[in-house]
Amino acid sequence: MIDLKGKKALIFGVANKRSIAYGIASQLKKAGCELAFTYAGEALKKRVIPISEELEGKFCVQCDVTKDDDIKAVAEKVSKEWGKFDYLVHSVAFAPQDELKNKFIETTREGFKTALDISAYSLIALAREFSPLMNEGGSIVTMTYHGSTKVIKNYNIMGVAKAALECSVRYLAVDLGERGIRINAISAGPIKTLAAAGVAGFRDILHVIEERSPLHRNVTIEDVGNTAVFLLSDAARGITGEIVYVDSGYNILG
Ligand code: 0WD
Repeated sequence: MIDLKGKKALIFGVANKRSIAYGIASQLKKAGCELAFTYAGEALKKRVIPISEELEGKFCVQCDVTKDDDIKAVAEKVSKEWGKFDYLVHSVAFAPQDELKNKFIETTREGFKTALDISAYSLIALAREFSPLMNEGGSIVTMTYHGSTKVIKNYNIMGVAKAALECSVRYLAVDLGERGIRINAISAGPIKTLAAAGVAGFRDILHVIEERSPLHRNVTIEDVGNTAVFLLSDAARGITGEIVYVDSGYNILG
């Protein structure tokens, strides 16, 4: 069992108890890590505050990752409450619903901008703002999906956003490595969450994993949470810039 007592983690991307970020936060808590949370906007406040209370979060504040002022305000809160901290979890993505059911060729300029801003640029913005507040040995984990490299029906612009996210992980690994901070992405198999519900035909994707993946089962937010604990901890101190698949082995198939 990995022991994270005395460590502090800032979590972005909890929407409800099905969120992958909730799975990660729960496993971090089990390992003894202290947590703090952000939520995207007023609408999510009433869901995320009880989750923060359940997991004894140090604080829980709003942060729309498209707003630099919000990000700065969270950094000030972190400085005030914690001084320095250790781990950052980026589990945030969004694309307008129409973009996830129309043909990819119909992708709008606005849809492209929104998806790339929230789902990819936000990682760069958070890494820049928060890495100076992170202790040496600190670590960042973000969430990606196999649609970044393979064409998956209806994933469309999110596939492009995830490709940008994965590439950003590699470039950020170089800049952050100079300060002893690591960054990695977990490429999760499909999990029924709010974000996933936006992808048309998502249920079919779940069935394919059960039928074809080497492990013949879909992964859970606990599976992803356990891998995040490993990647964030010193047990993974030699790993940075990587995309680690937690997908029952589906990606290895031809
Ligand atoms: O099958 C899946 N569920 C997979 C998800 C497979 C592989 C990867 N992922 C990724 C997603 O692309 C995302 O990056 O995991 C991450 C977490 O997604 P999730 O847990 O599946 O979905 P959800 O519980 O909806 O959390 C995503 C959250 C948002 O939820 P809503 O439902 O409100 O759109 O991202 C956050 C928000 O909490 N978010 C934002 N946070 C700050 N500022 C913003 C924003 N502007 N927009 C969305």
